[in-house]
Amino acid sequence: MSSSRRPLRVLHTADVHLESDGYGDARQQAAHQARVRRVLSRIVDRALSDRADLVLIAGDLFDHNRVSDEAIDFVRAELARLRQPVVILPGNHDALYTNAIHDRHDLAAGLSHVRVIRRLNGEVVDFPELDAVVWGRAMEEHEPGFQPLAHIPGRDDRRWHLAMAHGFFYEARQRPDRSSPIFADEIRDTGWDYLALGHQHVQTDVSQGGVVACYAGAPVTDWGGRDQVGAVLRVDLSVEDGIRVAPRPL
Ligand SMILES: [Mn+2]
Repeated sequence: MSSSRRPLRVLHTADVHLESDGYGDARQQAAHQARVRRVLSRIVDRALSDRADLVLIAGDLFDHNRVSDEAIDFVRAELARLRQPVVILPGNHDALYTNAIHDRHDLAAGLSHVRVIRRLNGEVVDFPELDAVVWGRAMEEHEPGFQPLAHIPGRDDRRWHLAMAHGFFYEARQRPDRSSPIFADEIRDTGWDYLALGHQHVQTDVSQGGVVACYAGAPVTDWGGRDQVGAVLRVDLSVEDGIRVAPRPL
């Protein structure tokens, strides 16, 4: 490995599920939606206070595709508080099909530091100022045939290689009965530095071989009608100390 790569600090979140409307009566739902918005603000605060170089949102930022323009304006205003790059991957709740949320709205419009992954066969976003690249594959259909890590390219040793994927983790190869499968051997075979995963709402380390891979967990979880505020992951990458992942409270 080249020793020229600068240390990199990443903030990783996923499954924010803004504007979720499956909670109790109208009053409970409004309270829940307000809480999730406050938590998004705290994620932005955390990225600023922890001086993250890069923010990764690994799917399901939005709970559904009927999100109001006002909610989009709120998200854009929060993202505008950041100066560091933000990469957003569509998930199964905000998948990238025609007339869905990321088709009707461009979160990156006017926000030059925000990037939404849109290529259905995957794309690399290069951050030369960070010695880093981010890869992701946009989801159009959440189905067993969609493999979020398919087509991930090889790597080089000059830059940190970070990937994003939203799907269901399988320990062993099998014919998947769940949609958007992510297999353990696929994670290992990427050889990449860090995989920022989303979809499983409990924070989980699924690292394989030398590849560090984590589900960030949902920052707000509904436990029997009561919201519980969780955490985000802070990932520090350095040639000297390796890759360290730490949950950061919100
Ligand atoms: Mn999901």
